[in-house]
Amino acid sequence: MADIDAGAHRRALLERLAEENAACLVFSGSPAFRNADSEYRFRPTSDFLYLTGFTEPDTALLLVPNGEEAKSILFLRERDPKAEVWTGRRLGVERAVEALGVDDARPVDALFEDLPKLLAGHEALVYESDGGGARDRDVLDALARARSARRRGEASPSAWIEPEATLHELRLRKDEAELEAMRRAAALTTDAHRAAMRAAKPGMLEMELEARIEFECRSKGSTGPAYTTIVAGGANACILHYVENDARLEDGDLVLIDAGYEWNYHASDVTRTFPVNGRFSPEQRTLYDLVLAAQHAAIARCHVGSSFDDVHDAALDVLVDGLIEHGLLGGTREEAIESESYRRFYMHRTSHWIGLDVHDCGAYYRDGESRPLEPGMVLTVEPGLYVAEDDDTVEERWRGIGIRIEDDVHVTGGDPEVLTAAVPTDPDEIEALMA
Ligand SMILES: [Mn+2]
Repeated sequence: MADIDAGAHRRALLERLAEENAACLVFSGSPAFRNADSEYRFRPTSDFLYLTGFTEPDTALLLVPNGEEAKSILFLRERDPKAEVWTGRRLGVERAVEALGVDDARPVDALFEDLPKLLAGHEALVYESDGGGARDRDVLDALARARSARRRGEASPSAWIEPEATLHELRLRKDEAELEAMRRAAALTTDAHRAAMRAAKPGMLEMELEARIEFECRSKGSTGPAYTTIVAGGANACILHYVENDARLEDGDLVLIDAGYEWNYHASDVTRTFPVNGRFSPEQRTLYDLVLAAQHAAIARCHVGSSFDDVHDAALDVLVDGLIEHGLLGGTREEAIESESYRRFYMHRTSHWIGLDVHDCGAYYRDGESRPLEPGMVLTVEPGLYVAEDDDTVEERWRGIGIRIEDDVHVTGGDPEVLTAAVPTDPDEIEALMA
């Protein structure tokens, strides 16, 4: 069971659903197989965790604001002592109402049979498509049966709606309990990054640093990695999603670590880049200082009155000016941004929302405009520069350098709160920590 204030989340969502006369159906998901019959450790979908705090697979939550007896109904696996010996304990239908605070609990096998009747009186169903898979077909079939069985004058859902405008708007704005979980995730993760910085030395395998980070986080009770850890020495840092982590760290190279662990299923997402031998070379330091200046400019824009894209634009201006100054790009800032010539060195965006998911839900645009930042939103700020090993448009001394600096930033009513500030970004502080 996750420590999540699911009852408050359900009440807030039920209020929104009532305004739209909509029901909402959310699934936990099922275990995924790594190979043959070996399963990955199960983690429920974040929508389901947010609304239930329940961590068993093969479960669904139905919210029906117009329901006559129950507004929240959990469909879950029944107790089965023989199966539980193999795959773990089950809460079971009988104990679910008391344990989880839902209004009603039923066997999951009854879900699609019961659904048409329970949807009566609602005009829409909020449900996240599985992309035309088996679940979509079951839901469409239930909607069709709901329409044919409706009594005179009684509404039945004539549409299904993706959760973006309802559930995902709630998740986008974090309450104090969620922020506290994210601060703890940040604390675990930044402790681990500091340990990795201190441990790094030439000749080590990248995966030794990955293992160090996992040890630090899991031994403090983290629910797991928020994504697959990247430890990229030298030019491996120019591969954005490098996860092999099997190369040796070379004296004179930088190493980029992008690693974030969860606390109580809430994510953190941190990247640091530092010299394997503890000292930046002049070229590494030049590009590092540039990325750091871009990050500072972007974090300074994480306040009410900025839009999401303003944060990216602030970083981009600094990066482009520096690339021109050091001869990696030609022309003016305006020309480089207009032609996107900078994308050779900076090919990703600066930010994404973060919360229960590392790339959290929530719309980035509204009516075609980048949305304004509001208190309670949390976003990453992660500018980078990546000069390919074989880029013969730049002087040789820059080639094979990849740098990213990433922190998680909470937008408040005042100054931005950098949740992950406990691991240094200042190059002198990094060198001092590694000495
Ligand atoms: Mn990120």
